Amino acid sequence: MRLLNQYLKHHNTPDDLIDLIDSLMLSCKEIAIKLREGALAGVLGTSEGINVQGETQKKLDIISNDILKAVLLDNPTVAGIASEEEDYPVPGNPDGKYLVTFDPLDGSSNIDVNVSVGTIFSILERPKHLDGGTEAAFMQSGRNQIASGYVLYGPCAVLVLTTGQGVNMFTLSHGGDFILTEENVKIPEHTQEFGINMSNQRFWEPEMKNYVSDLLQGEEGPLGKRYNMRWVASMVAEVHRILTRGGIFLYPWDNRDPSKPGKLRLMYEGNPMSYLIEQAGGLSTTCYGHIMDVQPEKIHQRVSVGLGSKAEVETMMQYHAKD
Ligand code: P6P
Repeated sequence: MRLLNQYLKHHNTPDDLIDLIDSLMLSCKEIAIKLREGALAGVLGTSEGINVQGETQKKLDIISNDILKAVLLDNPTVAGIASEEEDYPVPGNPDGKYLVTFDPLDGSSNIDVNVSVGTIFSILERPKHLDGGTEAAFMQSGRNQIASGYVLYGPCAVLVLTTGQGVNMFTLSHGGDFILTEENVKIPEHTQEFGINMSNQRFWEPEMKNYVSDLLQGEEGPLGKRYNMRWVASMVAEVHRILTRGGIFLYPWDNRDPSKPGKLRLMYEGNPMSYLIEQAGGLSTTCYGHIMDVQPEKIHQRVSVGLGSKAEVETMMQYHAKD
């Protein structure tokens, strides 16, 4: 049985990165406790707040964000943080080595109906010539990530982490330790399961309409096999399912707001999840190219997403190939 810190040390993870991951896990343990208490602690329901995304904030969105902000800004390795729930990056230690982006509670619309949610995080190095509190310091593609991961608060709390040496899963014990439970996770190359919000079908590009139509035709259609569908409305739960048994997750561009490239956010959803997916042998794309190749221009920039089992994502991309 190996503890998270033992595993990281054994795999030559730098001490300051282990220290930062410890701070992230301390925060996530506190968030897990708040979630477990739920109605008993009066933390369910919405706040009066509206975030920079224009979304009504759940009480637990704010509580989770405040926990992560306080713990991370108290860690001297952190030069700055950027959160889905913060309008702008927040400076930390000016000499700090790392930048952290996070979605404190992804899928929070599910909280009041007791469905899985999670904390997603991404770790970058601060460019030496830039201050960690500036948006410019964060404008790095996903290829620059030092580490990324999430803690899924489901029937059990599970940390899924990559530091660039594959993907590992650590389950939170009753005693408060993250214990290695899955090592070197690999996504099955093929799948018969897809995830997409079908209610948006009329807004999609023709390419996505054609692909999903062929999925729905099953064995009678050109793809020649029966597909099943899942939609949890919590990206962290969808990605965990894909890392565990394969699949394809889709949140494509749609014409409801043509100015937005997609719904999901690049810096603290798209990039961290893409690093995990590709470290586990899958593919993570905008439906046209790798998400981690996108050069960010804004901290809350959005992106369209098609990720999962390599062969299935490649098939989906053939529908989107420009002649
Ligand atoms: P919809 C949660 O709000 C989220 O950002 C992702 O976690 C999830 O996959 C998606 O939005 C769900 O979106 O439009 O189906 O509610």
